[in-house]
Amino acid sequence: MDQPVERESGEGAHAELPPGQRLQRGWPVTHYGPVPKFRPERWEFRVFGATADGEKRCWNHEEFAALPYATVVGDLHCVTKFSMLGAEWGGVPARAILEIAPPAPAVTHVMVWAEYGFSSNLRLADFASDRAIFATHKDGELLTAEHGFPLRLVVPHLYAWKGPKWVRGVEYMTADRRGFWEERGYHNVGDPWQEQRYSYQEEPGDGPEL
Ligand SMILES: Nc1nc2c(c(=O)[nH]1)N[C@H]1C(S)=C(S)[C@@H](COP(=O)(O)O)O[C@H]1N2
Ligand SMILES: [Mo]
Repeated sequence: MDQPVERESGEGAHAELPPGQRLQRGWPVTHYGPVPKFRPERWEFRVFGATADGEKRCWNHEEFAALPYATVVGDLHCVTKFSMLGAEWGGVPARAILEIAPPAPAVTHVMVWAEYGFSSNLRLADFASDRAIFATHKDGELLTAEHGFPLRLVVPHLYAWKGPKWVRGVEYMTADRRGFWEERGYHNVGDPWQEQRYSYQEEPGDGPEL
């Protein structure tokens, strides 16, 4: 892994780095468990739970690839304190999924599901952010397997564990529930600008009881 470097000082420097974060040269690979093998014939993306019409939606890989493509510029802030700034992510905006497969009015949170049962919960408002994107590309290039190919979620305004790699679906929820890391000591909301790293920092209302 590259050594983290401090952002050079100068005009506007540090302004983009959340507290306690260092700029990372290169793009390290960080995740729990093995890298899943992509099998296009078995891959599907599912939207389920409290959908507006009560129906599940399912796309195979070809269908998902035909959804509207957009790009957003967004940072990656790992809770282990390295950050990558200003990457261009290409893929399907989370908002597009919300439009195509709308949630029921009572939905307050989503659980984003990935291979091997990895999950992360998000407030609906965070998921609906205009920079939350199901990315297939970074800086114009297809994601590599280690970085989440064929699909990962990127939510630039939250810590990066809130963006599952190898994502396979979204569950609409009418109450909050903790995902994989949120059950294992990490903050339920995960706002890097407020340094919401660990669950012991949670205030009443930040998440369901542990
Ligand atoms: N499926 C899955 N996605 C995951 C993780 C994981 O363990 N499993 N780790 C998260 C964490 S903690 C970070 S920092 C980013 C790292 O993404 P990168 O390896 O592309 O840098 O992926 C996130 N997505
Ligand atoms: Mo991370």
